[in-house]
Formats: sequence, C-alpha cells, structure tokens
Amino acid sequence: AEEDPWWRSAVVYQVYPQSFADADGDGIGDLRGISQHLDHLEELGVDVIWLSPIYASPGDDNGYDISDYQQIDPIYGTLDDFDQLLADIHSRGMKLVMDLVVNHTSDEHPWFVESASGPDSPKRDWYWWRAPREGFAGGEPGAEPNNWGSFFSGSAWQYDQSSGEYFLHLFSRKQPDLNWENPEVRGAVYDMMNWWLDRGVDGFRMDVVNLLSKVPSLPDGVVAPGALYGDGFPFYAQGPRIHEFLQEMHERVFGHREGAFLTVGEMPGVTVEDAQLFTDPSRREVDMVFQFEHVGLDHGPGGKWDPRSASVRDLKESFARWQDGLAEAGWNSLYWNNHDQPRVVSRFGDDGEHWRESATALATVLHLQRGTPYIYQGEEIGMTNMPFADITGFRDIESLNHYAEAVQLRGVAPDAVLAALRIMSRDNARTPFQWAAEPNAGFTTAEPWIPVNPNFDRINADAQRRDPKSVFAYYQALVALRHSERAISHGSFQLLLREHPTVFAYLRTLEARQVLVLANLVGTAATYELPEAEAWEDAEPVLGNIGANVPRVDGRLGPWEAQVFVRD
Ligand code: TEU
Repeated sequence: AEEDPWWRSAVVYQVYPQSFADADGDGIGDLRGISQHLDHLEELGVDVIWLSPIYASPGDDNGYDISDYQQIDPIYGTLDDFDQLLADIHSRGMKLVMDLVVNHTSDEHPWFVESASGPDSPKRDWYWWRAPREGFAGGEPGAEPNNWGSFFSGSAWQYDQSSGEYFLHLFSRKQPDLNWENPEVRGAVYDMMNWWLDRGVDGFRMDVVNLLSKVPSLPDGVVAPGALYGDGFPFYAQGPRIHEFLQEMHERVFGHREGAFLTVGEMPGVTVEDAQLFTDPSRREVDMVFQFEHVGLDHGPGGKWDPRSASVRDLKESFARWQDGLAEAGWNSLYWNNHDQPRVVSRFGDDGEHWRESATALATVLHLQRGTPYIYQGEEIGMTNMPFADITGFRDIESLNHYAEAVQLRGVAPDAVLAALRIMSRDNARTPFQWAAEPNAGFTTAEPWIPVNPNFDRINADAQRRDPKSVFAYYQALVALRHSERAISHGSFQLLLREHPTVFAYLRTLEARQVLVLANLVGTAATYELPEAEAWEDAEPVLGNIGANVPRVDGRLGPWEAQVFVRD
C-alpha cells in the first residue's frame, strides 16, 4: 500500500458547512443538512469529503478561529450528529477528512484565556507574547514588537493592556498564533488529532501548516514601496523547524496506525522544491500539499486586491512545472476552487455566453493531470461569482478589513475597492449552495446568513442532475474516468503544444496506454498541429464537452472545446 496509496485514484469534495444545506431552519448550514444531501455526493462519485471547520468557534473567521477542538459548534449540531454523519459517509463507502487549524486558536480558547491571564501563567509560552519595541510605550504607534502585517490587514500584533505585552496573530486578532517551539503545545495538538482519528475520521486537511515554525527572534521584514507593513513571510513560511514538526506529527499521530488515511497540507507560498520535501513519502510528512502558484497568476504587483488577467500560457506553464517537479517523488493536489478563492468559471472561464463549455473545459484540464483532484461545493454545477451590489453583501473578515483599510487609511475610492472585491473576495465562494429553483435556492427556509446568488433559477443541482449534458454530468464523467483509467491515476504527464497561446494539451502515459487531453481555453476557435498526429487517427474518443460525439483528433477545437482520447 505504501508504494501505491489509495488516494492516487481518489477525488475529494470539499463541503463548507455554513453554506451547504440548512436542516434546522436558522439560515446557516449544519451537519444534518450534509447528511440529507449525501445522495448528491454519492451520485457525483467522489471518494472523500473534506469538511471545513465545524468545531466550537466565535465565528470571527467562519470557524477557522477555534475555541474547542473537541466540540461541535451548536450552529452545526452536536457530537451525536457528527457521529451519525460519519457513519452515513462510511456506509456509502466514502471517507471523511477534517480541517486541522493549529497555527492558531481562537482568543476564546481556554489555552489562550489561560495564557493571557498574565506573564506567570503556565501557558504564557503557548503563544507568542513580546514586550513593546525598545524606546516605545506599549500601545503607542510603532511600539509593535516587529513590523509584520496580518493577512487580514493591519498589524500582526495585538496589544494587551493588562500585561503591557503584545501577542502575535498572522490572521485576525481573534486568531492568536500558537507557539510550536513549545513541546507541550505540540503534544496537545497530537492528542487532539488522535482523539478524532480514534473517533473514526480518515485524515486531515491542515490549515496553513507551512507557517507553524517561526524564526524565534521574529525579525522585522522588508517594507515594499508603498506598503504599510513589513513582509514577515521569510521568517514564518517554511521556518527552520517545519520539517521536524511535520515528521514528529506524522510519527506521533499516524506512526502506529493501520488504515487508509489522507493528509493534505495547505501551504501558501510553497515552491515546487519545498513541496518535493513535504510530500516525498519516504520523509513521512504529508501526502500532498495545496500550493498557491496557479491561483496567484492573476494577482497584480499590488497582490490579490490588484487583479489582472492570467494568460492560458502562464496557467499551463505553471501546472506543467508542478507536474514535472513532483513526477519522481511526491504528489500533487489539484484544485481550482475552495472557500478562499473566487469561482473558477468566473475567474479563468466565461460565466456568460460560454458558461457551460468553459466550466467543463477548465474541469477537464485540471482533473486529468497527475494528482488528487479536489472539487469545491458548487463547482460541480458551475456556480459563479456573486454580483455584489455594495459592501453590505460581504461577510468575510478579510474582505471587510481590506475595505476599511483601503478606504479609511489609504483613501482609495470605495468603487475601486469594491471592483477588486467583486473579482477576488472569498465570499464569491461562500454564497449558499444552489440546490433547486426554489426560494433561497433550496438552501434554507429562513433568511440565509449570506445572500443567495440570484442566478440559482438557471444554475442549480436539481436541474443538472436530470440533464445528461449538464456540468454536473460532465464532472461525474471526469470522476469516473479517474477511477477507471489507470493512465490517469498512475501515468506520467507530458505537456504538449507548449507555445500554443490558447490550447492546453497534454499526454498521460502508462506503459503502452496513452490519454490525450486537449482543451481550448478561450471563446474563439483554435487550430493546432499535434506532433505525431498520425498515431491518434484511430484513437478512441472518451470524453468531450461539445456535442454528443467527440470528433477525431483533427487539429481544430471550437470555443472552450475540450476533447479526451485514449489509445493503446
Ligand atoms: O487560508 C490561508 C491563506 O493563506 C489564504 O488563502 C487566506 O485565506 C487569504 O485568502 C489570504 O489572502 C486558511 C483558510 O483556508 C482560510 O479560510 C482562513 O481564513 C485562514 O487559513 C486562517 O485560518
């Protein structure tokens, strides 16, 4: 099993519980809502469900701020509901992977409450407490222990009046960073992970797990021209002890277990070279990582709030480098979407005229690469970005903090900030799942916690599950192909037509068996010249997103057309 792990032929589906299905009529999704919709996931054919956090939480960052790792938040249900959901998932032959958020806790977690009780607290060292900068009085501007900015705008430091010290928070001020240098912290986390595995879960998606090890002196970062804060990234991403920590975690949690588990580390800023180390099975760290390169290609010089368009060439070039980089040892995870990213059909596709074709073409080029594909809820029915009218539609702390900082502190015109939010905000992915052409898209009978996308009458699961030409039916075919075709789950990857400006083409090879993937990722027709085209004359067409019959390999692709062929 070590040499041929089960997840090579698996597809993972991410559920964002808050927005999936509301069973108890309070406007917020919940565990029973998920249980009631498992048919949808079983029909899609996915093997694993990854659940975004459902633990007790004040909800400052939609559950990524956890106040009790071993309780279910009441808005989602109870531990009994959880056990029932896990049993339902297992009885359908699927697995459940939990979100592990241990770079930080909530400031309302008992660990932090204890730590904040004073400098003599036995848990003081569980978090990063530091005195004000020398020569400054605590709380005054510039007194922060270093110049790092938070991912959610503002300083990464929060002043604590009672002790006169600051604590570090790379994300919201309600998400203090745990001090992984402290072995008690690590032990407490491993105990908690073991508790969930003993309960029957099948693995973990590990939130920002490449940020766990900080350079303990926490040096100032370089301040880019025009930036308000220094860049701490070099001092906390892939920090000095990160590999040691992940190896220790693997040993203490999975070392003595038999079974089929999955671990995936979410790692913003990770390079291919880093990922080789993190995912080489002989190093016993994680099975695969979420890298961010392809979802950064449309960030301008000012970062994610300065969006530009990414070229097809940049996209395929980036994917191909990751495919090549992890070809020998290690493994890729493949994703377009999650709860932090805008919807792919709006981002890299065309959510107007070519909505169906672009959603399916983008799915094709992603799913048939070497790696484990992840589908984010709603992606399988081609859900789009939200037409936010104004700032009142947004709920996400990152979006709201950015808006406040840009408008109030930097004096940017509100319309300009809104324009970027409409393109990039995480809330684009967090609108309720569109189940049916019913009030609130069938998500809830109450007022939903975030508005439903008005296009639910046109884009919904109910209509698509009955339509063999739907985006949903196409995703079913892609999932089935990964299960049935070993050249896709196990074959090598070779990029073709590297210089072509719009066609993403590649070959997957396992011994004599070859799969050819072709997709034109723009809204105008394209021609191409395939090397050794004769060899494909009698190839078997296995999938296509235009028309009923996939044509031969003929050097032409229509707007957003995707074709897949197999030969022996
Ligand atoms: O995200 C980490 C991350 O680096 C980014 O994707 C982040 O969400 C932001 O968009 C940076 O611009 C993880 C979770 O997926 C995210 O939902 C949490 O907010 C974050 O960690 C903190 O736990």
